[in-house]
Amino acid sequence: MKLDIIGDIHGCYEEFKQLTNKLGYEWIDDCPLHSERKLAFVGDITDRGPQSLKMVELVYSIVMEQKNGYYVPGNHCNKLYRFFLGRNVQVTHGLETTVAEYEDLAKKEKTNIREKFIRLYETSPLYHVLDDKKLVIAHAGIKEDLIGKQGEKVKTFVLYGDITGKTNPDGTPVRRDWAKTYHGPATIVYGHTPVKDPRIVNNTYNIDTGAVFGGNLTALRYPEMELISVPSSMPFVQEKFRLFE
Ligand SMILES: [Mn+2]
Repeated sequence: MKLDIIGDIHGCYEEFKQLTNKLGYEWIDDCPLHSERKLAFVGDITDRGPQSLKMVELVYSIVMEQKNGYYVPGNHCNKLYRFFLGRNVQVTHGLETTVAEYEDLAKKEKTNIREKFIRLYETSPLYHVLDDKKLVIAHAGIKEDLIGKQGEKVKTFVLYGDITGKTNPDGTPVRRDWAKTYHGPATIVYGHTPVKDPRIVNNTYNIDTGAVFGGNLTALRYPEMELISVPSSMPFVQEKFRLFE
């Protein structure tokens, strides 16, 4: 199987378009197509960026209608899902931009996008195990001993990463560097933590290069393991990028 795995898009639809063009996809009827390859998404397709709902439409179309791609949810997807279910969620940390787009729609369009996203979210696994277990795609990554398992612990890990329950002085959750101690045979491709350049450690690939914070939108070509990026048009926000030693 030949895949192009795309990092956190966060509503950066134009950057996504540019990236797929660079990857050799042809856009037909507002959808990227390639004769030999499929797209995969590491989650967090919405929030903060300018065109979150367009990304929902597109990922729904690729994954659910054409059955020609893979998607796993991120923490932002989980929160939007709960918002669409009518749960009491805080419309902050970027969700406000997606909700503003949604509130601008007519009633019929609202129902349509809400139902699509709910269906996409509920149909998608917490993480994908692909290519005869050689490849795992999970939003915030996954530990070796959680692969193949389900449940709340797995859900928390793949959505939020290896969190300790403590918070940093800036209010963000403390995340352990699980990749550093990963020694499994499967390649793990993930996003969630913005880094200036893709971070490759022990057969794990963090491809969230902070498109929505003015970094790049990155794709990992599998099985070639080639990294391809396009620069973002968003303003650069230095402090959003995590540095690793
Ligand atoms: Mn995330």
